[in-house]
Amino acid sequence: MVDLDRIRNEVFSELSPRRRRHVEGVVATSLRFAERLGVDRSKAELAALLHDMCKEWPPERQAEVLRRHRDTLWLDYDANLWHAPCASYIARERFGVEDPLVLEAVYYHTTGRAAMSPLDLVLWVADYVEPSRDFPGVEAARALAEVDLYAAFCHGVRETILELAWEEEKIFPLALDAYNACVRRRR
Ligand code: DGI
Ligand code: FE
Ligand code: FE
Ligand code: FE
Repeated sequence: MVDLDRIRNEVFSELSPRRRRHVEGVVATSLRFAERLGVDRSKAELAALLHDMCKEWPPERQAEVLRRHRDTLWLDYDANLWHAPCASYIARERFGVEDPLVLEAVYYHTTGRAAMSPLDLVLWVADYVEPSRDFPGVEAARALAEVDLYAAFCHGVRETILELAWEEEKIFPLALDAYNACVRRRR
């Protein structure tokens, strides 16, 4: 059995107060979305607590985890992406989390993927719209999330890709896969 109190304490000990507040917001929002979609609440809470646990590690420490797991495609892309797969591997190694649904939701929480599971959607959208998030358009994104999590996800992926392309940043293939799946579903 995973020890949620231990996870909460250890995860929070490695996060700044600001990021702790973000994670609390993601937990609360994930629980609400999970309820709505009929997703297991304990899985939603666990995934939310874990999702940014590597976020404030030095990039080299995150890269070491990815190399150790022979998952090095990430290293060709922006270091801001590395914390998601890193957290998924560390959740298993350090806390004994074995549930593939939880590990996958954490792994894909930044890029998304083509076939989003209900738990993936809950975490991705909660991460995007939790109460302490503040970016132009967050109110519209929140309103959409109250109606349709998949629509909110597709909106978020599209906004993210547009912004990255505008800045001439590389886009990770999983994010493009997610975008294409959203377009296909509208046809
Ligand atoms: O960790 P958080 O800040 O809570 O949120 P997150 O894990 O969703 O990270 C969001 C950042 O990742 C955001 O600034 C956009 C960026 N991002 C998402 N997909 C890509 C990406 N950045 C690059 N360079 N390429 C991507 O494909
Ligand atoms: Fe993140
Ligand atoms: Fe996100
Ligand atoms: Fe986050």
